[in-house]
Amino acid sequence: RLRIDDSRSILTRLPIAVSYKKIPVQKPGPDEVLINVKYSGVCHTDLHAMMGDWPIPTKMPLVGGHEGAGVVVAKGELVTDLELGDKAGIKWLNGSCLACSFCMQADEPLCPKALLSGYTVDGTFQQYAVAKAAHVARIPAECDLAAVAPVLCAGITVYKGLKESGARPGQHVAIVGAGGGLGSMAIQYARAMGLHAVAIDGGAEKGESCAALGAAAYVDYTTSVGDDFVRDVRKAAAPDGLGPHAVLLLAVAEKPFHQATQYVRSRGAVVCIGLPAGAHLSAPVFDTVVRMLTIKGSYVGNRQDTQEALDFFRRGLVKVPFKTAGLSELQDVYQLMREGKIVGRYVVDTSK
Ligand code: 8ID
Ligand code: ZN
Ligand code: ZN
Repeated sequence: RLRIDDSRSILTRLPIAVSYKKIPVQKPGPDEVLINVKYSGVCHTDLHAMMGDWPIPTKMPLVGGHEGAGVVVAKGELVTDLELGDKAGIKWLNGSCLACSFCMQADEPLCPKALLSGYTVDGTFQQYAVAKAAHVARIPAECDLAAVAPVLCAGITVYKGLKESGARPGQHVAIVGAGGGLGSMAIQYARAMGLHAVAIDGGAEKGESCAALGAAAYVDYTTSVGDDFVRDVRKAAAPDGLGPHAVLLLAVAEKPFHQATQYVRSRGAVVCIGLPAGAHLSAPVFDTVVRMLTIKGSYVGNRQDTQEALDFFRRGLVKVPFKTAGLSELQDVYQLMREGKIVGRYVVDTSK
């Protein structure tokens, strides 16, 4: 079992708990599939959902989870391109209308009618979950379901974020929150895409993990502070000391969202991906203008990004540093996540 310290103070203990129980299996609609979820990654988004961190309410009661890897066990009569027994994944975008102008241009995460797994519809922290067939990830048969699960949100999201950053092979990208679930994947996608990853996170254990995953450098935000921090990131990022060409903000804290424009290279891009509760961005207008900075958001990925991200995994270009726990231990995983103690990703086995 996971080792959780029961003596922790009331301040660090999560104020809300999940419940683990038997629920009925849903029937797939005509355009849906039912997936026997074997493994599901635990994303910080699932904890945000439980804590009510964001301005949109969740379905209640809610089954969380959106990195579910499993096997198709039933399908609606309109589903022709997935067969029973196929490996498939349920991701954050459970479904979209496929008809609005965003869907028509493959910007389906922006669909006003998007269905979100583990948020507006039940997700993958259960053994059987439904999703719209059009949005189900096609997982290649040779992929291990536990190892591939985190690609379904963390992998897709950082791969898309790197593309949105505009960074080109040979350039430097700062990965902020590099020791976490998204960050661990970002280091590897960056490397596979020919970029130098400058990892930023806190503590020696995360530093070692980032180095093992192929980061070109590690800056520890707990020991490098103030002006030193800005100088250290710039120095780590490029031999000329002018800073990284792009920054991927994956941390679950507001402060790094204020710091990024201080060290990003002129004409560089700051890509916001992490979603800390109630956070705001700030940047000096003067610097943004005269250094021609770009500040943008990036939100999961579309179906094509999904298949590309999975293909990096299939080819062995990225691997997921993960630990496994039983679904019944989810609360303990959330507790570790809240304390920032998870290096890489936890994947829950839905049968335990
Ligand atoms: O589509 C999207 N935009 C999307 C998709 C998936 C997830 C956004 N997210 C969001 C999640 O909701 C969450 O807010 O990305 C964020 C990161 O998710 P995660 O990777 O699943 O979280 P994690 O594993 O807890 O990792 C967070 C890391 O940030 C570090 C922590 O040490 C941890 O390793 N961190 C913190 I907290 N403060 C930091 C700081 N000041 C920091 N790293 C660097 N500097
Ligand atoms: Zn996620
Ligand atoms: Zn739409």
